Amino acid sequence: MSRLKLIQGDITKLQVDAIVNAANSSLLGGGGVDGAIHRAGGPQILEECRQIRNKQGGCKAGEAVITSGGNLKAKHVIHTVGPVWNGGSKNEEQLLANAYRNSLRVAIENSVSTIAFPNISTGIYGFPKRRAAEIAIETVQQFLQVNESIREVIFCCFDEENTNLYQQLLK
Ligand code: AR6
Repeated sequence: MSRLKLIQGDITKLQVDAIVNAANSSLLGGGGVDGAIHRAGGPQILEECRQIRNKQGGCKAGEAVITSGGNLKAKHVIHTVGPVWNGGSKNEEQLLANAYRNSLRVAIENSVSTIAFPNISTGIYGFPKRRAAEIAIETVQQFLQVNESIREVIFCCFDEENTNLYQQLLK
């Protein structure tokens, strides 16, 4: 059975070991899914983000860090930073793949076995949705082939366009 699952909805409602946040390098919150996660998860998450910032600076594009889930049903939030789309010649595709891969690495290091991803970079950061979906699915599939400990990866789409793309690509 496939360990990949697609749902459409609000990622903050999911009961999984970890949800992934499409954060920015400051780790101090923002709009989009980042804003929604901090609103729903409460101040504990931001406090942990500040501590990480104090220790290691922020989080570069393609990297990932972990906090608790605060008031969320999810036990953890893995904060990753996708690339800002800049026409495609600024290594955006590689950086997006790194964001997925490094989130999964952090998941494994923290014994996470069920994890949900939003469509990183496809909102405010402007990454073309089809290409982003292809990269997300390919990167996760490759990772799962060599890592048995992750039981389920949920692609949590919010908008209709992404949902339709993932439906097509996961067929
Ligand atoms: N649940 C799941 N997906 C959501 C939700 C939600 N509650 N809300 C939005 N999305 P974006 P980015 C989808 O803009 O492009 C922030 O300000 C949305 O439809 O949240 O990586 C950060 O602080 C889209 O498909 O993230 C950064 O500054 C996807 O989440 C910047 O935005 C990603 O859209 C990051 O931009």
